[in-house]
Amino acid sequence: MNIALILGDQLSASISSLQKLSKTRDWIVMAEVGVEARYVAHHKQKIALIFSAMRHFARQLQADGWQVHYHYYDRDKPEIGLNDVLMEFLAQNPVDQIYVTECGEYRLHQQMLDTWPQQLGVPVTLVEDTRFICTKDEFAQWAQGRKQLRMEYFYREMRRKTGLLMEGDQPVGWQWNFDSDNREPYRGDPAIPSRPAFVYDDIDTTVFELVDKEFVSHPGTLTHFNWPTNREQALQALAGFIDTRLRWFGDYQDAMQQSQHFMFHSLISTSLNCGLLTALEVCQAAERAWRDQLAPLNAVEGFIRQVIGWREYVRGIYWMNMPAYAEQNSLNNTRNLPDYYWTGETRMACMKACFKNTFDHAYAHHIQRLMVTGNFALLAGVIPTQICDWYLAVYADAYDWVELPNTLGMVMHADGGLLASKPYAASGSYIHKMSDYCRHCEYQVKTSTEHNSCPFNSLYWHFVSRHADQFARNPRMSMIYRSYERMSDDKKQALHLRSSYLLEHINEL
Ligand code: FAD
Ligand code: DLZ
Ligand code: SF4
Repeated sequence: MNIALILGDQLSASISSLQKLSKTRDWIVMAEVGVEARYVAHHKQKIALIFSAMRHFARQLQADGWQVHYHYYDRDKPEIGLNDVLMEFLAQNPVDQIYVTECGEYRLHQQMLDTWPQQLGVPVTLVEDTRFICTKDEFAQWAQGRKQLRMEYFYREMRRKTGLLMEGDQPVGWQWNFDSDNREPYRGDPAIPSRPAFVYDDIDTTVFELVDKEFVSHPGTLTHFNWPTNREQALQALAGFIDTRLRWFGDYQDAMQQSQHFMFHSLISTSLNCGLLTALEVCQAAERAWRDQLAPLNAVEGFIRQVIGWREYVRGIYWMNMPAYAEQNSLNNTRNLPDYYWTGETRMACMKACFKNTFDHAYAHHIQRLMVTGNFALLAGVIPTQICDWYLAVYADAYDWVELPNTLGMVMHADGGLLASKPYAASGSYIHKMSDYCRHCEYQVKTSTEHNSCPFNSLYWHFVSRHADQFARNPRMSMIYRSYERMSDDKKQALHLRSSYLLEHINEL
């Protein structure tokens, strides 16, 4: 007999490990285990989503005629791992071979390669994850010999490979990228459609009770849980986005609002990342909407770029550079993550709103992650491993392969510019332009050096001046350094005083 171990983020009927099995002879093993649920303090909604989606998927597999050994979370054995469950199964069953579709985390991948075969006494064969558009080898080949890796060029290759938004070998609209049309702040119009409210079954409610009892100390709450936990719900979520929000996705992709948590975003990353949807099907659905004139090209191209561009690109960067990537700290940051990242309690209105979204929904949209909570950690010089662990824990869509390059590379610039050519550092004026947060804030966004000035402002100039050696010669930052040089010494001194005070009192902001 052979078996396939299907992990919590491999819940796709097309998962490659299944193709190695025979329905009549072989078994599938799935396991809810404490090691995976606790190696970081995952948000309660993330654990509930994964356990519930795993249970629904196992039921579907059984209905399709597969033999499934499903290990339910065992509250008497909270410390067991996937290997323990496999050992128990192997003790009862004569197994020749274990198949696993290659997993999304270097930590687990290495265990499967290094320790499992010996420990389990059975060969472990890793099978390529065919749900991604670009294989790890294809990415490495594309990257080979390039002085600088740029997402835009990789993305064009993915457009050619998939044929999405192509006419022959040309992009539709004669332009690859419509990002310059996608930077509007939101002024309350058009109205933001509400997202579908999912109805949960017995499987879900049993899991919610379990998570509430067994993971009390984990961040967040289940009160507002509204993620798809099975394929039908995921398709419903996708259709809701395509029909009602996609048309505005491009225009308001970067906009933020105090009372609007989801804006026009798709909310499909949780389903994509655990396998309930595939990248190609969501892009094809978006392309169809453009061809049917339900959504404009700037929106559809912007959406497809995120999925076949950024999502595939960060995965390529991850696998090409692990494990060294996770340890990088090229800006030599030494500051601990401020406590409010865990408590949500801060007087900075923008940060508070993003934390609230995060703890209530295990979600924040890209600009909230990048330009608010991420930007602050960059400006404050937080130790990269601490902020990376935070992002991995608090979002329902977080898995190492996608979270790490986004945080360590895109946000913290800790990889020396491998992922992005310049840091996304910004002062409060960016947040002011793209949101209404500053209207709700006790800090003043228009000033930098007063006792009540927006912390982002002086911290921005502190960042610029302390990293002049790294960035002053970067052509994309030369204007910023010229502005800094033009400042009077008094102004520089006042900025320095204010930012030093803020950094000393970082937990009190
Ligand atoms: P939309 O805005 O509707 O975008 C559509 C889809 O595009 C997303 O579902 C996602 O699959 C993909 N996408 C968009 N941007 C990115 C990106 N930069 N990298 C990879 N895929 C992208 N995304 C994750 O899926 N998991 C993570 O753990 C994660 N961590 C992040 C950490 C930081 C610091 C930052 C700045 C970004 C992170 N992202 C992560 C990327 C992005 O913020 C989320 O994919 C997005 O917010 C998910 O919400 P959505 O489905 O509504 O996305
Ligand atoms: C994140 C997660 C959690 C919370 N729980 C489980 C689990 O109980 N069983 C499982 O197979 N996977 C789980 N996962 C996902 C894994 O930790 C890991 O992130 C991915 O499988 C890597 O591809
Ligand atoms: Fe954020 Fe500064 Fe605006 Fe307050 S004033 S909301 S801290 S950007």
